[in-house]
Amino acid sequence: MGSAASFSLPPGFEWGFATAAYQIEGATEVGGRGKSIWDSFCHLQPTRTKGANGDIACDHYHRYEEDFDLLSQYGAKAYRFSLSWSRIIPQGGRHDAVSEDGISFYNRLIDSLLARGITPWVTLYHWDLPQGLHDRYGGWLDVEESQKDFERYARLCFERFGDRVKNWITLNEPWIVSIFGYATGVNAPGRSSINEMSAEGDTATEPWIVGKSLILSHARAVAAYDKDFRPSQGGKIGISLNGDYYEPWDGSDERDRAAAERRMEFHIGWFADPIFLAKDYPACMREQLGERLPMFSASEFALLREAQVDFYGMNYYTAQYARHRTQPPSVHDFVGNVDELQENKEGVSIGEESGVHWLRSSPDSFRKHLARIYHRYRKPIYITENGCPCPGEDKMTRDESVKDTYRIRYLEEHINAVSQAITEDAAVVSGYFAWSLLDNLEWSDGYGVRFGVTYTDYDTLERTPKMSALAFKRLLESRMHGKV
Ligand code: PSG
Repeated sequence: MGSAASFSLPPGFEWGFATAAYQIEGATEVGGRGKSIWDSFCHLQPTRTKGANGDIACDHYHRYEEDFDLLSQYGAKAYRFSLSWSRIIPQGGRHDAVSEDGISFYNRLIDSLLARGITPWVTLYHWDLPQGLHDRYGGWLDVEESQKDFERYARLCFERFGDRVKNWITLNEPWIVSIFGYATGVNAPGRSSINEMSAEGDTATEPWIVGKSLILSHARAVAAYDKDFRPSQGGKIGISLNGDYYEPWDGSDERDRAAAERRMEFHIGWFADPIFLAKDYPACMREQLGERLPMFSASEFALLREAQVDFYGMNYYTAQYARHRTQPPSVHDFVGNVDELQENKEGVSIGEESGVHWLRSSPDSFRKHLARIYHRYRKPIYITENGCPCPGEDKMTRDESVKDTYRIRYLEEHINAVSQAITEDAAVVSGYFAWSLLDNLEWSDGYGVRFGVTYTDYDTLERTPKMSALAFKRLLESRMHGKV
């Protein structure tokens, strides 16, 4: 344990919990809500989500007051949630009808948070594209149309909610949207040419097109906010990027050190260089992908320069080792031609295993990641997601699941990494949201994988706080007061 000073958090540090619409809301047929690509994916191809869908989920739509009581009980200062685009504009497009039912649902949510003194952080897009736009023009595959429709949706949200919402996140994890949706096909809309479950898609080209649509859609929303809303509303706007930290598999091999850097360029630089630096994609991507990586025109660069964000939203869960490959990359490669491993050359694990195969706890890597990102992109960082399922939690009863000592330790070690990045590495980190307020639909993993600090019983929809919820409150409150 370090000294009290080294583990304290700065005054004004915001903290709370995060969720996303499709993972918790349910009520998918209520109030004229249109379908999203996740409704279709779950219903038409249930084997791809372990039979799960978001029809009911946590029924947050009807139980948000109870969920916000939990937030108050947990001491949260802030709460990050996402809006369902097709609840607000059922068919999604800029000429399509707006649902006043959808708007009033989110008004109730926002007002209820504010009445409790909890600051809303609103994500415009957490993966649930209106099915109407996918059907009309292929959704994110159409760079021109998708930008226009996203800008209209964003403007509508600023107009209707921006008097009270002062913290906006345009997109959640464009990397996952592009790669899981259009390269591996494990997420909606499930397009892939390397996944036997996918009937359509082209892994060699589509993710790079979708990436460009997302970058420009984000930029148009930011430019619209700057021009027409920021002057009167005075809020902040940013984006949430995910990205593991990569350590070299063999630290003494320069080729593995380059592989680790390249892996992060393919994941984070892909989006962050255009968005934060108004630069072209990282050189190693251009080199490997050639003409498959779309270019930005002069007017698109002008838009990127204009659309300056206020913060870097970071979703961080884990780290891995990167090992260089000697054979040339395939056209289906999207990781920079590296192998990704959880053990290094000496057999050392990157961290302790959790309840999901891709996540091992690696707080030291988190600290390095924070320093690297801050010093490269120079914007205040808000951790917009961090959390884990406990080992074996998918098979536990409620009474076992609430004794979540693994999660308590994970959260504490990651909060310590934040403090150290601030005090020792001069990174500016201004807030932290634990993923997630409650167990919810974990996308293609269904309901088995539990990331919540609250246990959700999916038969009764009863919520039970896990030990981590109050441990986290105590931890954050003591760190805010400079005590360890
Ligand atoms: C991030 C990284 C992986 C899978 C899923 C996420 N990975 O490395 O295999 S998604 C991210 C998301 C949220 C999820 C949460 C936990 O924004 O909706 O529930 O993390 O997976």
